[in-house]
Amino acid sequence: MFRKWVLVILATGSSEAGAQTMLLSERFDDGAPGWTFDSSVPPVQWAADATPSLILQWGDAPFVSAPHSLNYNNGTDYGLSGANSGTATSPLLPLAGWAGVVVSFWCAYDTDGFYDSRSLEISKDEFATTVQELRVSWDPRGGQCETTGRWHQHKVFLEPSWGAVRLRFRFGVSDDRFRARAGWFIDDVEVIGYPFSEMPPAPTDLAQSTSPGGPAEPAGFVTERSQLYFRAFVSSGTGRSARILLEGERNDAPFDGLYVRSGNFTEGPGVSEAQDNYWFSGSYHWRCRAQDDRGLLSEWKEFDPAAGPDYTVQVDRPLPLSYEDEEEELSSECYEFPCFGIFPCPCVAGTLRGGGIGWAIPLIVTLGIISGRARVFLRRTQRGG
Ligand SMILES: [Ca+2]
Ligand SMILES: [Ca+2]
Repeated sequence: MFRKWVLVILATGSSEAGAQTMLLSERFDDGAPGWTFDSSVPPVQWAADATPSLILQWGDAPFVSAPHSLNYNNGTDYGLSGANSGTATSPLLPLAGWAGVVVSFWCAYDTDGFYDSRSLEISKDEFATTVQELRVSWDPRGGQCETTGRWHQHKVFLEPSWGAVRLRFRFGVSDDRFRARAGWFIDDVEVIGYPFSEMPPAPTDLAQSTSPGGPAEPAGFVTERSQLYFRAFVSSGTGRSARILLEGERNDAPFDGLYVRSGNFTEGPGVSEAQDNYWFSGSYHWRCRAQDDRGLLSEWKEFDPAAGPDYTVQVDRPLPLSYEDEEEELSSECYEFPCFGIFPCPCVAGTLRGGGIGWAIPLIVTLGIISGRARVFLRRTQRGG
């Protein structure tokens, strides 16, 4: 009998040493205990309720777990005019002692994608500063949003080195366009701590190429291609799907982990490849890390730690390009795109030639949304033969 008890205790202890642990699970069905709310224009505000009863007329129910979610509106919509914003702040989350921590949450929205913003802010000092801010709609670090009105899940990695953090969902409106919508809905927030045995290893066999899966180019190569491909062998370490998160920066800028692109998820260990596009000439360096399908991240792996650039892109001629530079101008159209109120707006003026305006407009709008360089002057010219 004594021996049996000893065996049970050892087995339990071994299991717990390698176990993931739920640090927070909040379904908002009995209010939002420990959460605090702030709103600029109540009664448009965050609340744990089930109003409105549908996210869209044809959309999903206003919760994942019945009967409530956390959502930002006045019971019907988020107002008809004027700027407003509201935050929902989580209880304090201790992260220390874990190898990795992932927060997951379900998200649905009925908002104007250009002029209204949905962000997740993370702070270790009560929001005197933030250690990370994600635009939830598109940031690869948190997954990307699905169609309006449909529930989907985001997963965000929390660095245990941050110590203890609070999460803050912020919805902000800066204009009067496309109002009278249901707002932003959050449900089933979970925070899970993982031990070292669960962490994915850093990627290996990093390669850069001018075509998908194409020949590997050496460090320092020069190309006129505006699309490049970056790949690495990734493994979750636990047999799960994994992908790379890619960060490319100008060679004279340090890595900061902010603007990343994601590769494809592998089936088990395999090669994951991400694509990046270049509108401007320059010299760049890059690194990547592995992420498994639970959101866990590996350490970063740099392609070539040597000081020189990993690659140099030479596309068209450097911007801005003055109007008078054209040899012969046959037609000209100018377009100005607003900043969408989303980003601080360092403006870029430039010219795209040839190809017509049709493809260039979505290109520039996409560029603006992704980079924040949203005020672009576009001039179409046609050169004489
Ligand atoms: Ca409501
Ligand atoms: Ca719920």
